[in-house]
Amino acid sequence: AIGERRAKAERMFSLMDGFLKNDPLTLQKDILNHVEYTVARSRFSFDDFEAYQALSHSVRDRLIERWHDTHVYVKRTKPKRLYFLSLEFLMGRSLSNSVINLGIQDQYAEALSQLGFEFEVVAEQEGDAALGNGGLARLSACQMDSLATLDYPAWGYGLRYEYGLFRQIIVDGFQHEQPDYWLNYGNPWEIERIHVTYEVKFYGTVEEVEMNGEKHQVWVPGETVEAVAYDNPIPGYGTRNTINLRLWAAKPSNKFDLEAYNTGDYINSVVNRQRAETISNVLYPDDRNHQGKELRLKQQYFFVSASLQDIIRRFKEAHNNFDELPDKVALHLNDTHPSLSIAEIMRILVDEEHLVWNKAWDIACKVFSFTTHTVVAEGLEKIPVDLLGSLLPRHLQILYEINFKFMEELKKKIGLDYNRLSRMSIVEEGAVKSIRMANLSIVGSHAVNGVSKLHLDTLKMNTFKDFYELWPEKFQYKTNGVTQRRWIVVSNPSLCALISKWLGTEAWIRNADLLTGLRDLVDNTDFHQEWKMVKKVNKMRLAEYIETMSGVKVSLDAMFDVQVKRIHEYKRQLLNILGIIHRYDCIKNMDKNDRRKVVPRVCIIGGKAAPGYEIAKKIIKLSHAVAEKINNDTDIGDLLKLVFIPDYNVSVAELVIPGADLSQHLSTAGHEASGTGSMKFMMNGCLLLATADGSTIEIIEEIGSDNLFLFGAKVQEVAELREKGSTLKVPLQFARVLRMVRDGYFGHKDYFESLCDTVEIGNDFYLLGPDFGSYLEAQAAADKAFVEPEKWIKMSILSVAGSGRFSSDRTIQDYAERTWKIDPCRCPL
Ligand code: OAK
Repeated sequence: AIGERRAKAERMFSLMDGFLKNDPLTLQKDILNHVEYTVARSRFSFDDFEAYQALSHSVRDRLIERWHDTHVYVKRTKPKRLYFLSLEFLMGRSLSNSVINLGIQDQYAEALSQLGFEFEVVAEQEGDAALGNGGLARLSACQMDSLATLDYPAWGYGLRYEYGLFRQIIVDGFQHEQPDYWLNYGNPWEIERIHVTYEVKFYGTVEEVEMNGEKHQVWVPGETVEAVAYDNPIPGYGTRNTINLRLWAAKPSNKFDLEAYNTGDYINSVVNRQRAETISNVLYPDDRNHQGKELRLKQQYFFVSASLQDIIRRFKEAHNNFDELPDKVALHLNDTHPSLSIAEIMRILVDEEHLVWNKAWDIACKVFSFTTHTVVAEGLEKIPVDLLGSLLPRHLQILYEINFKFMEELKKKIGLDYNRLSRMSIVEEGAVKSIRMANLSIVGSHAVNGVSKLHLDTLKMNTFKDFYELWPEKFQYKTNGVTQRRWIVVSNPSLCALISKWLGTEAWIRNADLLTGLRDLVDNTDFHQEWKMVKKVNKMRLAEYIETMSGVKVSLDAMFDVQVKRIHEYKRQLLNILGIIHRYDCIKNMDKNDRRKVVPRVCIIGGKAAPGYEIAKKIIKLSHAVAEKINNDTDIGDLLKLVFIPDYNVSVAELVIPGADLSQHLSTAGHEASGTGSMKFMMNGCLLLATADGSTIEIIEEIGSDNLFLFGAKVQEVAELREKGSTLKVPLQFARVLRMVRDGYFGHKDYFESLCDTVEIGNDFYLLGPDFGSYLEAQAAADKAFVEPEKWIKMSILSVAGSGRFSSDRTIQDYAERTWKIDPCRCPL
């Protein structure tokens, strides 16, 4: 039999052409073949979109090749693997990123041009994969890129939502949400695995049965849904390694409603089956607003159950003893969203694999690690017990058991301090009895991570103080990072070329620490000239986009000042807008002479508000109302413009960030866990105007406070300021600009009233008033620096030079070595 198998393998091998070739001629043939046979268009006539489809299928073939090789190699080597569990991934576009990571961008560009197409134009045809909300989700995407590039044996698991994050359209200055049915035009980057399916169960009852004289709990579920795997290859840069992002889609199971078929209600039972698919239908668009919805809980468990079945199956293929699980598998919980995994693994180990409880618990705690992306306790996820008990009755029992044992252990350690016991309990007794998912995650993980140094401090001192005192060694921080592949190489090709030219190497693309080499060039005037040109090119690109989107013509000599991120009160877009009103007011009151000294600005704001977040929506409307007034004031001209960029997403970010001179990160100190936008801007030579919050503290350590514009209350001052309440002093200018809004200077007087109320003295939780003075000073300092181009360019160079520490490669390496204990597993070429 072995001989036969070998003969077959040899014949297969002889039929293969070997690996796909990447010379431009082969690529042209390849693209044309895909036009003809995959896209089914004539190779003599196809448009840009069809070219994109064919091109991406050709790239996909190459990804699959490497994906297979990596998979086979890892399977053979049997290293410890990491599984990164996240309900959100904001991948954006894949084409450019893939060809760059595969190292065949130039070849494809040439092949396309021979066929009469332009790579950039074709790449623009791709839509974003927006299976996530904001910071947390884009971080997951950056981390996948780093895991692949650093050769770690890792997989990501997520959900394949059919509707990604809503599209934002603006009508009359108001946000409207449109569904993002992103799969409409097909998705060449995924591979449907019709044979990789698992049954996921819900509802039902738990029955006690006796086996061999012992009592066992058996879950008799009431509904079954099928999870189908869709694999998304993630190529590393400068390596053959291509890892997998496996996303689950819900499909009706054949077991779904057998009863109805048997009773002859055929039509209704088919209609009922379709209900299953709703589970993975739509991404929840409220980042960090937990509403305790059943569908959301269903999504979470659907995800957890399918992923763990898949992971355990793979483990069992290669190992036969669960004692080995912690040496072979690391499971990472990206925030609390997948934390039902802890209960699920206990159910699998105890109910299905018949391990004794304590053994199973010991294994679980060694396998899980957890990162929280939230600062304040109110932001933490809670699930009502009633909801959980009806959907997952056995899991609720397990959660109670975990908590009971934890409470017993805790009593032994801290005695009968009931206040503390109740704060640390996984079960919250209250008006609505709930499960505290963060407490569960902390209790069930061996490591709890913050996303910046300051974030960890806050967790230790406030949010998780009790837990920190119990298990100080569990608490760590891994400052976030972003991938320089996407945020420089893909999004800013001119800067990429410039850096490589002057450093004399492309090695920084895999080792961002080498960017410090730019420090040696900080006084080089030739380098300055080229640096300036790069920014200019990117500003031109952005200016064109602005004109197309909003009809506003902007001057390239103006400072491009950008704030793009989700709209949240704590991120203080309102502070920015009030600052712009102040600037406008000042210019209006200046004489001709003074106006000559004004530094022209183009203020750019972008971001989505959660659909039910009224105040955030009012901030968007205010931004439009102010823009309308300013942009149409001929008296102001190019001195000040305000534009709101609609539908901010990953691909818009790739265009906006490289073109920015200044970017704003205005969160009230102590509210932004890390912030990652700042890192992307910094990598693109944009200066930061920021509060001392989140990772900005570490950015200052790296580039020095002289190289950014810092303002606002420090974390230690915030509580005291809040205590002052209505006795707080705020600058006159603040009262004045607020008055202008209240008086209807920008129209919509009544509509903006409640928005103004949120920052009125005594009510101003995010401290816009107290920070306004120092905000204006920081803005003035930015103006002053901008008119000294030499100085500005130096600051810009030093920002990029110091950005290496904020590469997600550094974050991932840190996680791998200290938390996951995994080693690289590099697939041979
Ligand atoms: C989203 C949903 C629930 C909880 C947190 C988030 C989230 O996006 N948090 C953000 O995560 C980023 C990545 O760690 C941080 O940089 C942001 O500061 C944080 O707000």
